[in-house]
Amino acid sequence: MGKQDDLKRAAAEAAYEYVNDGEYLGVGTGSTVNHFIDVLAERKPYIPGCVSSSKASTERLRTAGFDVIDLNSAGELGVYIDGADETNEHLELIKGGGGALTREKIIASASRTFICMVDGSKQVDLLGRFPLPVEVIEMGRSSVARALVKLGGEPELRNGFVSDNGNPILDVYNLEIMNPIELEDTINAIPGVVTVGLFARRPADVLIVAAEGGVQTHK
Ligand code: ABF
Repeated sequence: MGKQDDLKRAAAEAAYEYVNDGEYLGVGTGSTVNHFIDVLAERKPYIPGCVSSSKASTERLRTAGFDVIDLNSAGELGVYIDGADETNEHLELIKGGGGALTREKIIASASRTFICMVDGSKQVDLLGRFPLPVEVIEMGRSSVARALVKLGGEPELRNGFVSDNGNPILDVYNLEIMNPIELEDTINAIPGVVTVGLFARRPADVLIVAAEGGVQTHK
């Protein structure tokens, strides 16, 4: 495994400590989550059902021998484990690089504790160097893009990509996000926006960062 991959695995192993035997578990999407699913497969906790944020994670969980259930059947969850593309010091996140932001945000909102695990490369002072994903309704795509330009962004259609919900995603470049909560609310209010990949209204509850010097936990 490469260095960054080792760090993602270390973050995933630290996140495993938050798994409660016998409880439903929310599982996100991405390469760090894939390491987490590997850890689940190795440690074999008793999980009555997982709620997954993507078809990709669902497939990996089922292959690892875990039942995947619908959030509507699970009700409120205890723990949700997921990665992120960027995080600031307030545990506010940019997510959605993997295209699963809508289901990730729904499951995070339905979970008591959101554990976010990242390697050190994701930590930034100011969110926005990573292009901000915005899932939109197709017929409103250009209208939403014009509104995002007025906010100072440079929206680009994520070519050849359709989310698990059947929607396109705009990746918005050139944003310097001084007030993540305010921008999240502003973009959420644009007609045609399904989900914006800012997790600031509901940030992570616990951030696990694996870097060269070791693994740190922030709350
Ligand atoms: C997921 O984690 C996505 O929101 C995000 O794109 C992804 C990126 O993380 P990784 O580096 O682990 O693939 O939650």
